[in-house]
Amino acid sequence: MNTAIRLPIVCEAVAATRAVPSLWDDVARGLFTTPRQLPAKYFYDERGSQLFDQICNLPEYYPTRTENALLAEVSDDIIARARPATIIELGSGMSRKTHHLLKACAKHDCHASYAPFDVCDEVLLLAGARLMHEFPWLKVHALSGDYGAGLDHLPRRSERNLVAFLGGTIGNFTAAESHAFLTELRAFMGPDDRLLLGADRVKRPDMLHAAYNDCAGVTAEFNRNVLRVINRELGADFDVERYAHYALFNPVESQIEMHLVAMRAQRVKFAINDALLELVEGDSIRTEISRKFTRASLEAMVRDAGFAIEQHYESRAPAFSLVLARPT
Ligand code: AVJ
Repeated sequence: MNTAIRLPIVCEAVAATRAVPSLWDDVARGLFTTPRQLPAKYFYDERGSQLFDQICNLPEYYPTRTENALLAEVSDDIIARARPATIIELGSGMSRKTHHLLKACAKHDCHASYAPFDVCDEVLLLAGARLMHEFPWLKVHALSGDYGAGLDHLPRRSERNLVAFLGGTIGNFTAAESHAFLTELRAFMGPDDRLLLGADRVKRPDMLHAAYNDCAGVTAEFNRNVLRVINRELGADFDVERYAHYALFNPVESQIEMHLVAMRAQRVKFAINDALLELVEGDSIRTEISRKFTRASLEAMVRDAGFAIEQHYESRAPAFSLVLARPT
């Protein structure tokens, strides 16, 4: 039995580099002009995060289990190459994928510390405690903040960081946003740091379509949840059930697009600023893009941001990629 006294989880707030638009800013800009669109980050309140967890377990939604299986397979190689003193994970959530990396650390006698970076303090502490239970040697230095607000104040506590950005979240950024984000990450990184990036790959449109149109309707609920968030946060009165979930694969842009389509006209009132949004039947709001890469387009994106590809791991079908890259 391990009776060692464990240090509590340290949780540090990471100050924003720049101000990020508020929900109202994004609503004012995104819903009162056409084509209507919202940033994908607003799905994730408590209910939205629970729905996303459910999505990850759906039979049609292959990315999570595919990335997880791939990580299980290649974590040894990743750790052997990166030999990190610290694993920094951006958007760590419940840190479910990190388990494989830490197991590989233990195996390689590479007792890295873990720095999960996420917006939610409670989740950071919960996830940190769970990992420390599994890996008694682990030091967790949680970082609370918004990685979208910049990385200038993200602490570099060692010279060998493995910076992980997993789950395919990079796909939710436009090409311009991805480039800006990866360039910023590159600027944060030192010569011995490594980037580990997870990204979903283009494949048969029917498989992509099914992953975002599950039979159980969980993705539809997840999509509509953004309207619930807006209702609550901005005192709006979206008639949530009257918006249809519509997700399609756009092969020209190589991206899934999720929309909410008004099934009837609605005048949406916002308590904030007394704003009124008039929607007619058929009006749509694009709530998310999820880009699907080829091996080449993914590598090009990473290289363009100032990285060299060290290793590109890919799953068997359905295809998913993990790219290990170093700054050039
Ligand atoms: C957050 C990128 C993992 O784009 O596939 C799942 C979010 N949206 N179903 C994705 C999502 C609809 C997801 N990621």
